[in-house]
Amino acid sequence: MSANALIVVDLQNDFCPGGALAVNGGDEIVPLVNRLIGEFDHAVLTQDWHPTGHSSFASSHPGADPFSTIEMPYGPQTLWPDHCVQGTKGAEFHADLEWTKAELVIRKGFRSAIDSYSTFFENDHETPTGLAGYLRERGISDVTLVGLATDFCVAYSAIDAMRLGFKATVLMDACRAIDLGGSLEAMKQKMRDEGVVLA
Ligand code: VGL
Ligand code: ZN
Repeated sequence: MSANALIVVDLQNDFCPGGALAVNGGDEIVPLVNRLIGEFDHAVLTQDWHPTGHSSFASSHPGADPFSTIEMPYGPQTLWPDHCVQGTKGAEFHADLEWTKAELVIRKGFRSAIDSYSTFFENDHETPTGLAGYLRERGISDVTLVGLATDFCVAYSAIDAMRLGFKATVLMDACRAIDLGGSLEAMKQKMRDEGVVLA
């Protein structure tokens, strides 16, 4: 028997209004996400979890502006304001998120030299987080993704889920986007091309 899982991506203070990398309306999705957590067989949360001085922070690259792009050994990397630093308030889940019902929390971006948008692989697209093995071992074949941000961590996770043989759906009403230079439309198209269902 196959089961489904809800994957709640990065619903953390720093991605909500008032946070260091606030996504417009990021907090608006919390009530809907809470309802969904109750409706799925399983719920998994992801948590962006960077050490201080992480290489994805613009502040780690003298002269570089937030939201600019640099070339890293593993490819292009957008530089962000410092966010989701391990152990800080900004890295905590939104206070109203019913995180106690989650069966697993996947932390990502915890290695200084590499970022991780996808909850399956780090940004070199080859270092696994272990989530695929976890889902397979538990007989979970279908994943539904919600959270922040649609055009970064949600999209990269959904695309990797399809490539790994899971059936991936993104519930757009329960996501909010950063939308950097048209990234939302671009990533929506990319998700469709990979077979992700946008619902
Ligand atoms: C994210 C930028 C940097 C995300 C995480 O959760 O979409 N975006 N770190
Ligand atoms: Zn991050």
